[in-house]
Amino acid sequence: MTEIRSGAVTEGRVPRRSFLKMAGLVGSAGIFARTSLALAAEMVRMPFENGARRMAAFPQKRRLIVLRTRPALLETPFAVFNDGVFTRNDAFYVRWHLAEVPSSVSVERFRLRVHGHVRTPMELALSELVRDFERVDIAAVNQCSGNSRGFFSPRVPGGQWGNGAMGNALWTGVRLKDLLDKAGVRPGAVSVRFKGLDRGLVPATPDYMKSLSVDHAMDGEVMVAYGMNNQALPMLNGFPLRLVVPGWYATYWLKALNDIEVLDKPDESFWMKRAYLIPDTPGAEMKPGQADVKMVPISRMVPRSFITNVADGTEVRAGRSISVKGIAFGGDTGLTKVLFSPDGGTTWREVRLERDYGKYSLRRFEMDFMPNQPGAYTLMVRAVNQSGLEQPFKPNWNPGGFMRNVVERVRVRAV
Ligand SMILES: Nc1nc2c(c(=O)[nH]1)N[C@H]1C(S)=C(S)[C@@H](COP(=O)(O)O)O[C@H]1N2
Ligand SMILES: [Mo]
Repeated sequence: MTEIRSGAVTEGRVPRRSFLKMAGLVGSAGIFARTSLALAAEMVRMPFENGARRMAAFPQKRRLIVLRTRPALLETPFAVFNDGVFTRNDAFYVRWHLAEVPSSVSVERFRLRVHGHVRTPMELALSELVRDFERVDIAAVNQCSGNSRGFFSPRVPGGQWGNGAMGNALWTGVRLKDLLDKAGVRPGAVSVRFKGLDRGLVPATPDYMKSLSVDHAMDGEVMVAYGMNNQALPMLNGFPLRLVVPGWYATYWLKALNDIEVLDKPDESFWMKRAYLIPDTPGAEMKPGQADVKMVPISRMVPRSFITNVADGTEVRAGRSISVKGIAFGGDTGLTKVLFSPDGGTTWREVRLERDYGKYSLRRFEMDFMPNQPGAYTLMVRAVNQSGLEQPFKPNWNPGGFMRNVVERVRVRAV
């Protein structure tokens, strides 16, 4: 297994006990008491209209791009993705819907309920969860459905993210299947619904709940995670437990998870029925104002790739080769290849893909680029996944601002 320390990957394995110890340290601290946003203001500008943003450090987080403070909507500065294949916990983006977010959790008193259409309802302490169920690890990208929404044209409402509402981590925890098997799912079960410790300001606010079909929940990959990059989860990323749904958008990755309910019918609640709907079309594409479109819940991710070490507008030397580095992921399956174009899409070559951490992980790549002549160059990268899905050249549009995965372009000038 791999262990990640400040960007470096070394061999090793954190014993399960250590997660509990780390959890104990973090969980009892009540970290938000020390919240301070009074750090010197630093501004950044996202490359779209109304893109001016403040940077601020929240508890357990380095300075991140602030979209909103309560509840926290924090974006990872894109340069972080050049640091390594795993996104450091303190740089990992943050998204909550409801205003009352847990600020401390008692590790002793916390219980995970498994109930509903099961033979034996359970209430598990963290120590039992860690001790009594097999530990599994999976590297997987967590990406908000609305990542890159700020680039939508025409603009759509919602968090105006750049490309930093995503991150890659090594998640450690137990299989959801093992929990459900222990509780004993009864015949006739249809879906499994997840709920966390967060609440709205007024009681009428619907709880943030999401569900998966019972087959998906039992696939052996969906995980209840207590570890993130070999540490306890940061409070803002869902301490002490979160759902990990490899290959699916993060809206399903329930944070501060304390309630798992097996239902004998589909989940008709607000966050499944009314929110996170996409047009049931290839690439979730539709026309602004189009009315006759069937909407369905968002689900699987699609391939994406980004250059991480050359910013748009960079000047390079003509006649000198540079190493272009980047990241890519396949979405709900692995990558077959990533293609690079140095000339705005006229010619394409395969990049060198680096170490593979599994089909749901980010993967780093590298490519030599040699601008022979002075002038303008448009660099492009295009990921192809194992289902044969390729990134489109035309951006998609839908009213939620979901599932953007257009081929990215970086303009450089050779002098
Ligand atoms: N309990 C709870 N879990 C949640 C949410 C939430 O509002 N409440 N938001 C979801 C959404 S929409 C996203 S994008 C991810 C963000 O995960 P992160 O904050 O760890 O990056 O959490 C998901 N899990
Ligand atoms: Mo999200």
